[in-house]
Amino acid sequence: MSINIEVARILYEFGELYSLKGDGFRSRAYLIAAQRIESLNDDIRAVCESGKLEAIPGVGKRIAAVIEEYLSTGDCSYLEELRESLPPGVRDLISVEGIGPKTAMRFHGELNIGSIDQLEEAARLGKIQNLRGFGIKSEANILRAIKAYKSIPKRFLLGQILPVIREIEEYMAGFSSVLTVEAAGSSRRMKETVGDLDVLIASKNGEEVVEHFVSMPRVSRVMSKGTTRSSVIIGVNLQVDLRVVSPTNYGSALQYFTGSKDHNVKLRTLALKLGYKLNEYGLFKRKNNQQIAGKTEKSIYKALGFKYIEPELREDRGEIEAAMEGSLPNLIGYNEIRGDLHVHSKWSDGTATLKEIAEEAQRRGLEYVAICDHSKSLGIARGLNEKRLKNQIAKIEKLNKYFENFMLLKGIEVDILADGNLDLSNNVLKDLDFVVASIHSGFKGTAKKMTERVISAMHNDYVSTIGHPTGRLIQRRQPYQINLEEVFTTASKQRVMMEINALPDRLDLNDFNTRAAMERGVMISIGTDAHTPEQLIYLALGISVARRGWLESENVANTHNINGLLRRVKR
Ligand code: DGT
Ligand code: CA
Ligand code: CA
Ligand code: ZN
Repeated sequence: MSINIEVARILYEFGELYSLKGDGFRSRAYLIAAQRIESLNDDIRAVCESGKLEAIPGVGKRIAAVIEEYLSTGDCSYLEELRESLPPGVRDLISVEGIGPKTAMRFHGELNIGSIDQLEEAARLGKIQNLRGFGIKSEANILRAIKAYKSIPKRFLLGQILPVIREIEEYMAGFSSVLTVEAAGSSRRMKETVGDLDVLIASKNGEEVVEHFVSMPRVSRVMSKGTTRSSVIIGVNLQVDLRVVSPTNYGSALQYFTGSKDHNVKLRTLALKLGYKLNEYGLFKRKNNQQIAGKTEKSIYKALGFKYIEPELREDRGEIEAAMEGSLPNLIGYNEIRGDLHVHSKWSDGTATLKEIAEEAQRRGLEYVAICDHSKSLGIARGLNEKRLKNQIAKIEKLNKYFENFMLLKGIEVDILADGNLDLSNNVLKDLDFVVASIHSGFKGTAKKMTERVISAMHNDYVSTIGHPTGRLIQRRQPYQINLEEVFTTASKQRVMMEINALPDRLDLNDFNTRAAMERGVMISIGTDAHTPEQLIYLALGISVARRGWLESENVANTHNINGLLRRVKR
């Protein structure tokens, strides 16, 4: 796309948005300017550089300023503002293929439609075909377009995204003009799902970096490209925003683009009160604009009088207040987990033998793994009955003789049955080191029923932890109804742990509930629920949830060595 067309597109969008706002005068002005620039023979960049933008018929001061900003930054702040100023629902309508701003506004004006769901309902009820200019066919087209729109997942699982980030970081770090590269935004905060990636680079040569970025192998579409910014689509629909900044304000840009927005707003307000101004370019004294921090993120928090606030905490959930009081948690570190407390083997629905699991775990530097296969009521998973479990126990004991500084723990993921009883008898549970008790059926029960089931399981003397305590699957299945407050109270009393299940689509408990459990004095266990040895890598995801839940290493059972762990398991 030539730069002229790119600029024209921006102006067309202005025109459309102004018409959406009912400002016909501005709308026409932008549309005319857009047409002129689209058919201009000279390169718009050259025209701009020679200061002759306003000589183009239809381009006034305001439009010239828009063009200048876009050419120099690849971005358009007026356009962002304008987009923001419209009712959000109406703007969403435009994301449905075939619906332009005018149509969206008509839907809003004539049928009071303010969201895609409302549009879908109106089309289902046959209300669209009665509008002037529409018919049965266009109504059906709208329904089809909505279906297509809805089938695109809007957010990505963190676990899916982390390898992509590593790929991008490696690719960009290999380029000579790149001094530092890091993904900021929600992925740096390790949020369980990620909307888009925000890659930040320190370099003195933005243009070269942007060129290298847009030529990344997996880029399928370049949405915008400036001298210091660019947005591309990777694969089908993962947007990656790039910003190139100078090394002198890399820290402040990293701080700004890491977010969260709420964290930043609060931090900025606080800086103002202290006589500073904080933005993506640095921390400045207000009276003379002198920069006092910004090269590193740490320098900013330090200059404000805080200890460093880890990205995982930056959600405005009390971390700024805690930093002011000096009561920030000493977060559990990514290298502090010594073992995995929930792994499946070939004995049930896993792919690997006990030996293969042990080998992979040792390669990863773990000191122990609890083998927790399914129990008999999960027939499809080839769950173990008492007899097979006894055989597995014997096998594990035999294998353990050969390991050095490593141990397989004898465990099970035992089903919590509908009546709250466990799927296996105490007669065999008593011989195990670690018992995960989980719900895998009857998800539709009432909160009372589900809570009773779990609480009843926690009263069994051999249950060590409750597996994936809410049963949710991210973006696929809601948690079952359960009163976690009651569960945590009982857990604390009964000395039963709560699991952070580290599979990318589970992360269950989530960050919020993990924190609530910890505050009630509940010990947390982290388990990957790995069904293949490769999935042991998800331990880090479990730790990220623990960190987002404000946990310190002492709150997590598997930060302890094998003896320490076994001491903490209820017996
Ligand atoms: P996402 O992409 O939906 O998973 O979430 P984020 O947090 O990555 O959000 P994104 O990509 O829109 O923006 C990245 C960061 O940039 C965000 O965490 C904070 C910063 N940021 C973006 N827009 C604003 C804004 O309007 N005000 C402030 N203070 N910060 C913003
Ligand atoms: Ca983002
Ligand atoms: Ca973004
Ligand atoms: Zn399970």
